[in-house]
Amino acid sequence: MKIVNTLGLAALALVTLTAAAPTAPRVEIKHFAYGPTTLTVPVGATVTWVNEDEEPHTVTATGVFASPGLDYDETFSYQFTTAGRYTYHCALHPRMTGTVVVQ
Ligand SMILES: [Cu+2]
Repeated sequence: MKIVNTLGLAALALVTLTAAAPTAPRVEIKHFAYGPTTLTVPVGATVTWVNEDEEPHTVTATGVFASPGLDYDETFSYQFTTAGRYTYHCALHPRMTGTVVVQ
């Protein structure tokens, strides 16, 4: 019976952990591209971009937000408080583009 109780507690802990830490919206910058290219989040969500390239990149939505140049493994976060469609690009490589849809 002790084994059953231990498993039960472990399952409960896992459920609690999952509820307390929902997956944070995250965009990976890799091979000169944002992934996912289009991310949909609820109003109030904080999105975090992480640069997985050795090359520096930015996350720039003109007039809304602009990260500094991100080196490898550096992150930038922005909280979206208004619904809408936000397109952004890399200031260093303008062909890199992405979209965050906030609804
Ligand atoms: Cu770039």
